[in-house]
Amino acid sequence: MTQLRNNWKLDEVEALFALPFNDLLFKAHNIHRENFDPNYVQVSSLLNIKTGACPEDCSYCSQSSKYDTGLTREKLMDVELVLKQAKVAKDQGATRFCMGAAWRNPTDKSLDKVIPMIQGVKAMGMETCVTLGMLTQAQALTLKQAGLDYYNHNLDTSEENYANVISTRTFQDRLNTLESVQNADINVCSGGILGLGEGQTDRASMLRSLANLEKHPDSVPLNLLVPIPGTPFEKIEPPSETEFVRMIAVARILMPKSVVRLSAGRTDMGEAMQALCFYAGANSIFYGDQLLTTDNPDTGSDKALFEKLGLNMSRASLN
Ligand code: SAM
Ligand code: DTB
Ligand code: SF4
Repeated sequence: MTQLRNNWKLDEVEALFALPFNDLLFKAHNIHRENFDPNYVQVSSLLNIKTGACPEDCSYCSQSSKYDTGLTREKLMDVELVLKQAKVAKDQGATRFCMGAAWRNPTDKSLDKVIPMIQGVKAMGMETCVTLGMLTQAQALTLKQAGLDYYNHNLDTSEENYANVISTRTFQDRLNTLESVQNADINVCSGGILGLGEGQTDRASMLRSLANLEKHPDSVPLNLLVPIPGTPFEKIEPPSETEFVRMIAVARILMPKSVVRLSAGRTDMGEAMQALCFYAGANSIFYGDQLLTTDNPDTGSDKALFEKLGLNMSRASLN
């Protein structure tokens, strides 16, 4: 039986990162098998329901108003159009629909407009997820009442590296929103990005912060930075492939029952690297041609990859 812990020390997490690659992957894969069907990968589709003009200065983001990324700003989408896109995602096989908005935080008025989107997606039989920035406790409760299943709010990087990436909010602000979401009994989706100038200690520290939350996040998205021209991180050095795989493996060991999502950056990953990520414990992806503002592998190539690896994206197809 896997014992869940939330008292990880930084040196224990760093020691996992320092294991020989084969030992780390073997350990992670065993834990993965103890807790999940290793041949099932959950698929979520994304839609950006409000694009650009965000007042935050996240150095990786195409949607920050602080950088000239050439993105055209768009107002909040109409519910009918959102539900049309959700139907496409469902028909392609997505089991969860995640709607993102380029907000620092939603106003109560804008939150009211998101609620029919959540209700409409739920009525289609998909799980719902939104990522709208910081929330008050009251707003989290409103979302719970609307039937929301998951709220995505990433720590993004370590507490120590945070100020090198974002100056308009603090790491503690992120933790506060996660607490409001957990208090409202909404499933938490929280992870981060690799390739923000962090070192291995930062990676260990970010995973430790996630694993030491009172309750582990239900879902942990790990993104490889998609470099955006015009942002401060446009030309930053990416992590190596094995460093990324190690991150997945350590996340799996620290949070044995959480779903770990191999998230943004898959267009820059080959088949073998993605296969290693699935072996190391990743069991979810974003599926569909678009992430929020950037490309994702097309559904045809993901279907082909799943076939080659013998992975199922639908529980119904399991024996
Ligand atoms: N504005 C909200 C917020 O920041 O929480 C929600 C949308 S924001 C785009 C959601 C997440 O996408 C970010 O927290 C970040 O982890 C991820 N993200 C944004 N731009 C990215 C990029 N260029 N590469 C990889 N991940 C990215
Ligand atoms: C997450 O961790 N990654 C997704 C989702 N949560 C909202 C977003 C990835 C965005 C990649 C860059 C873009 O498309 O703008
Ligand atoms: Fe705004 Fe979210 Fe992009 Fe930061 S990551 S600039 S908060 S949309």
